[in-house]
Amino acid sequence: MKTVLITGATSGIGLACARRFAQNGDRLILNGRNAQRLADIQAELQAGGTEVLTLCFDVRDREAATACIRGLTRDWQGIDVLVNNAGLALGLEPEYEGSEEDWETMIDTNIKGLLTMTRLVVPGMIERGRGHVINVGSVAGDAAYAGGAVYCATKAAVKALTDGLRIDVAGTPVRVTNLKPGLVETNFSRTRFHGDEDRAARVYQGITPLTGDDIADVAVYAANAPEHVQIAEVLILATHQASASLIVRQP
Ligand code: 8X3
Repeated sequence: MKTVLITGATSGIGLACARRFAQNGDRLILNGRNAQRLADIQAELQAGGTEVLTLCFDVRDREAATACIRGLTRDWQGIDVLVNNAGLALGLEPEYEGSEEDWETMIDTNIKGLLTMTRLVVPGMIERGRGHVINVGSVAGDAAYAGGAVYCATKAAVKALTDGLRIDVAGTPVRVTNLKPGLVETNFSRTRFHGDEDRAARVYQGITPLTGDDIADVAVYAANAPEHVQIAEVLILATHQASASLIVRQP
């Protein structure tokens, strides 16, 4: 049984990971910004017999993150798997017209939040000689697409940070994985378009998009691979998506 810390666990890929790791028999530390959602998910998973601790903070808030991780009781300190999932896209404007506020939110969450959590959790993994960091990157980190420059840049940063961490821990038993999903139907596009449901729905029209579960399956697989196997990077696309910008929609 592993202790798995998942950031952004109240929706989408994070929530799917929480449910899949719970089914796998692991114990969970769930992070999110919405205390009520965290409590509901905790109740749901505990009803199924999973031990769940919740930590309500925004990964952008380094002080709160530090207080929560440093404040873990001894029983919860041995984090085996860190799933750095918290992240978002905001806006789809050309780079010369985008919102600076949106950029800052993406950079602070997707890059700096992931770094904060890595910095807080990985030293304990090194000390214990055991651990796995699973970062949720994106196909968007492989190549920029129209209107996605800043989001794509944050996911390119996730790739560099994941590769860099893997190099830095190569002499230890700690493993590092970059999961790179393509189109996954969650509230990702609703968030990107600031609540515009119709525009969000059009993103997934004419294809069968991935689900959060499809990504969570790969996360659980990577975490349970034999110890000498490091799933370094996985690109997961819907069947009709070939790259970040090539999607063949069916009539
Ligand atoms: C999400 C995938 O292609 O919508 O990271 O940017 S994409």
